[in-house]
Amino acid sequence: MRKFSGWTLLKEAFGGQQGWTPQWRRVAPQPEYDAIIIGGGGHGLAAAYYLASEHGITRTAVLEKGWIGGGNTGRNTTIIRSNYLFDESAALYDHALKLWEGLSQVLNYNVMFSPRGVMMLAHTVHDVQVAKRHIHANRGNGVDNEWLSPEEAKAYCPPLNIERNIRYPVLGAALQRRGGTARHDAVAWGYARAADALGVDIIENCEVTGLVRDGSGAMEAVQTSRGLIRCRRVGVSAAGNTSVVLGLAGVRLPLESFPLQALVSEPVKPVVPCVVMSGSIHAYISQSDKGELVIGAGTDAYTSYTQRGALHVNSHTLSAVCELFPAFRRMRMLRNWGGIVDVTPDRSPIIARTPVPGLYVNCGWGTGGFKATPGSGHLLAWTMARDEPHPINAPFTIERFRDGHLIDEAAAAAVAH
Ligand code: FAD
Ligand code: PYC
Repeated sequence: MRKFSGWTLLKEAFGGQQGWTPQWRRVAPQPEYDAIIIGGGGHGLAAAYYLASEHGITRTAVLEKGWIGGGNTGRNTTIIRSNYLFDESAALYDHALKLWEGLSQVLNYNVMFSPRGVMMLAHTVHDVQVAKRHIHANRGNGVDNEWLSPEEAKAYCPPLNIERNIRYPVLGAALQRRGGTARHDAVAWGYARAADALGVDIIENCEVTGLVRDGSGAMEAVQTSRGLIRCRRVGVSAAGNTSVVLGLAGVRLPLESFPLQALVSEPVKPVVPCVVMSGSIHAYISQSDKGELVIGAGTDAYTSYTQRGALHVNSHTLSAVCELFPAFRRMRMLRNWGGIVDVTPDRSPIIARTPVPGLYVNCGWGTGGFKATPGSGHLLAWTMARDEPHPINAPFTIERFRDGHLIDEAAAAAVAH
């Protein structure tokens, strides 16, 4: 990469003459990139890909402090669905789901999207009412969702225990058949490869440590662990760390960061044909193509930036899983891990401009941003390219926490947080 500073341009203009003393005018240093994305997770890489592919902004760099996909993208339980309650959310998450449906073809990379159905269990009369409200709202928005009796739920997922005398009896379930899973790290690699092919620079081991603003307050450059990089359009997609990164520009957001964890079992033959979730008991389960049961737990009760959670949270989840799936009681768990999720007061994300001209943010996906990866990248790219939101992300502003236009999706979040 060729680096231009003001002085090198002047020197070049004078043929690099010896003894020449610059004295009349300094040429403004040129930005090295037209766009920078901070954070090489699925969201950041997708944004870079769409900046290049849909907006022709190929002089783009993704700066990642570790390795691409090493954050929540490579740590989540890969559940994809769009059965959220409010119109704004249905539009947002179904936009993403539609992109998932063609993603392997678009990227020419198998992201292993598997629409095997997501079943959300109801254990109380209140759960049943909430699930049915979601089903009606989803259908009104053209999003598929249907109610299953306990027997129908068991037919869809045979190992499920529908005995009525257990601690969390299954009173029915909401099923979104178009929902499912994908291979999480393949999503990061697929977007990275496609973006790279369009000219995007992906720079790993490059932590952003400062956001530099010009005299008018607009973005001018980012300071990194590998030096200063000039760019006047910067998107932050640094899940879990957003408040730290935006704090570098003096922007405060209503975000809290929590550890969220998951675990996998030893691999077994195919036994769980779909995704099963229970928000009431903080448990969700599916089976990976390798055969491991993929099990997710709730968030820790305390804010933290550590990428691991408290053991008792897993124990609580596993005891509930054993009750719902007695056949899994003797299985061994192979490993557990955690990620940091950043959570907004209404459990909906922010994809928006910030008060700093040239600085944009995509954050607040909490426990549920994997499903949004293609959609969020697409919308962040749009917002950065045009300096205005796409109609789909227009409601997901920072200002809504001041003006009260909240989009409260706590009940759809599926993992209490
Ligand atoms: P990340 O993949 O975390 O990427 C952000 C990147 O920013 C990181 O790689 C990080 O290193 C980098 N970064 C941070 N600070 C800096 C800096 N200063 N400079 C440079 N780089 C920086 N969602 C679902 O939809 N379905 C699920 O089933 C699901 N399960 C989950 C289970 C667990 C255990 C966890 C932790 C999360 C789960 N999620 C789920 C949430 C989902 O993983 C996230 O919302 C989503 O992956 C966020 O993607 P991202 O690209 O924004 O973040
Ligand atoms: O948002 O569907 C979800 C989810 C499942 C597990 C964690 N998040």
